[in-house]
Order: sequence, then structure tokens, then C-alpha cells
Amino acid sequence: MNKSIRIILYILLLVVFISGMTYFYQYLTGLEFQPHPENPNIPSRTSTNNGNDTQSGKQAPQQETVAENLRVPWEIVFLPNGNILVTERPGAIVQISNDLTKRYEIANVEHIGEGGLLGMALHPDFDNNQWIYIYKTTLENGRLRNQVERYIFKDGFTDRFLILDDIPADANHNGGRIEFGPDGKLYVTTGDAGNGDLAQNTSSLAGKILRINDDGSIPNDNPFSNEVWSYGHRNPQGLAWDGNGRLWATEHGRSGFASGYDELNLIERGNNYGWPIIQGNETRQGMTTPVQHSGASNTWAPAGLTYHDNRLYFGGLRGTSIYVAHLNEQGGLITIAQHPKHDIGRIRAVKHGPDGYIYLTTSNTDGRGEPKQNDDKIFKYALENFIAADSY
Ligand SMILES: [Ca+2]
Repeated sequence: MNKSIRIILYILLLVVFISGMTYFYQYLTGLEFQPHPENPNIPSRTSTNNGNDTQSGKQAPQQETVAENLRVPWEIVFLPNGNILVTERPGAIVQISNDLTKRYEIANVEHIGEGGLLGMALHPDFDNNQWIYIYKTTLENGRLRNQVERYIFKDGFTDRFLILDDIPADANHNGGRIEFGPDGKLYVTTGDAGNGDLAQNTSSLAGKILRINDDGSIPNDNPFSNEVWSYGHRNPQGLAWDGNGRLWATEHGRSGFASGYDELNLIERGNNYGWPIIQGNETRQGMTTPVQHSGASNTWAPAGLTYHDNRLYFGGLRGTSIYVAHLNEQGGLITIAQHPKHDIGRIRAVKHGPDGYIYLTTSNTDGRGEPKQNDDKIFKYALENFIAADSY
């Protein structure tokens, strides 16, 4: 073989090898390879139309950008006055109203890998007590931990109260979704913090869905006399209750080169969801197989989950799509449809808003995406975007 051709071949092989190793390393460690895009811009509201379309009789838009220039947004909540709050993983909460955006810093947040300021929930009686709950990663005496805190939110976040401490944390697999259930209890998803064995240990808070009272105490009808409600989870990041009051959760399956086997689970008290022992359609005595999974070769990397009118909507990070699971009247799963037509990148939070729209946050500045201009953003979409294409 000609020498120069051989040299070119060697160089090509080297490039392929280095790219492969970089990719492999990124998914092994979760470290952020791309330089973190420091966005100097303040967040901005892009829409003056805060969900009053139907009341005003105007033609409702099919999709709309609600806010932009956010820094790794993770969760959205809607305040009774129509404002939106969004957590930013580096450690802030942004308030978005018709005429302002304001950023509040939250102290002692450790933004590392997938950790940082993650979930947020309003107390069911927020109108009277102004209580807001958050889930964050923190560093204490050199140890990473996740915790749930409660604040009073009026003009700012005050009266910090520690609700739940000492949830195992790691750069990856921190769970982080918190939601109040129809029973008034706070449900908390936690990741296995990179140690699958902890998910099977019902006395560890890692790899679980937890259930606590609004002051952090343990409800007396929990199955293991601690905070644990269900176990055997790897990295659940979405929680929603359907019209029959049943709890659903999304969960990240295996990662790395193989990936796939992301899960949609129906969560029941005390059940074991199998990680790290079973995955996909595998079954084992005493373990619960997912209602649906993404298959061995398809990756959703599912995050936020929301329910409306017999449909569960969830976002995909690596899937860069909205997935819609259509349930029948009995709550059984009919289909899961993928909606890839909105080319907005990675999707983290998904919420059915009080104005009837599906809200979502992008997650393109999280170090694993390709930020577009003015990312990250909050978008809202009319339900028709998803329902029309439900059958494909
Ligand atoms: Ca499972």
C-alpha cells in the first residue's frame, strides 16, 4: 500500500478511536465535556400572553416561547396569580410574570454533573401558607447529599426549613422530582447515586420513590416504617397521577453504549421495580416489570411527566421528543406516540398548565446538548399538537 495512504488511514483510525473513547467516557462518568455555556443574559420573558387566549377570544397559538436565556431549567410550577417559577440547576429560581423576570439565588447548591437545584413543588395550601418545596444537591463536609427544603415565598425565599436530609447523591442519578399527591403527601424521586445495590435496600433513601408528610415526618401507613414508598429504581425523574388517582413514574434505564430500557411504571405501595436485577420485559418473583419500556435499542432518557385527559406526557432528554402515552378509560395503556416535529432539543420539565397548554423546558445548556440561540427556553404547546398525531 502507498505510504501516504497508509498514514491517512492511521490518522482516520486514530480520530475514530479518540471520538469513540470520548463518547464512552462521557457516558461512563457523566462529566460535562463541552465548556459550560455561561450565559451572561438575564432570563427574559418572550410572551405577554400568559394563557388568556381562550378568555380573550383570540385565536389560540399552537406554540409559543414563554421565556428564554435560562440556565439549565429543571422544573416549572404555576403560581395562583398566573406567574411561573422555574428552577435553574446551578442554584436559582426564576420568576416569570407578564412584566418581569426575576432571579432568586438559592444558597448552598452544589451544581455537579446531574446534581444541583432540581425539583420544586407548591404546597397544596400555598394560597394560605406560601410554602414552596425544593430538592437540591449540596456538599457538606466534603460529602455530596441531596435534600428537600421548604421556603416561604412572598417577595423572596425565606424561612428555610429542612424537610428531608441525607439522601445519597453522586454526579449522576440524583432523581429529584418532587410532587404532592392527591393524598396531600409529598412524593420524592431519588436516584441510585451510581450504586445499584442501594436501590434494593429498603433502609437506604437511594433509588426510591419516597413519601413524606409536609413537615418531613413519616406517614404511619408507609410500607417500611420509613420514607420509602417504592424501591428498585435507578433514576426516576417524572411523577404524575392519572384520573383514577394512580401514580405513574418515568425512569432512566441503563446508560452507556447499550442504553435503552427506559421505563414508564405504575407505582404501587411497597413494590420493587427491579433495578439493578431486572430490566425491559424481564420478570422475577416479587418484582414489578414496567407498563412500557423503550426497548433495548431506543433511548427516551425520560424526565418530566404530566397527566391530562387519559394521556401521560413526558419529555425525552436524549430522545429530544415529547412522548404521549394514551390510556383507555380503565387506565390501561393503548399506545405511546413520539412527537419529534418540534426541533427544540433536550426536554426536561413537562407540565400541563392552568391555561390548558403543555409547558416544557429545554435542557440544551446542561453540558450534554447543543444550545440553540437564547437557550434554554420554556415553550408551551396547544394540546392539539399532540392529539392529532396520536395514532401514528
Ligand atoms: Ca425497573
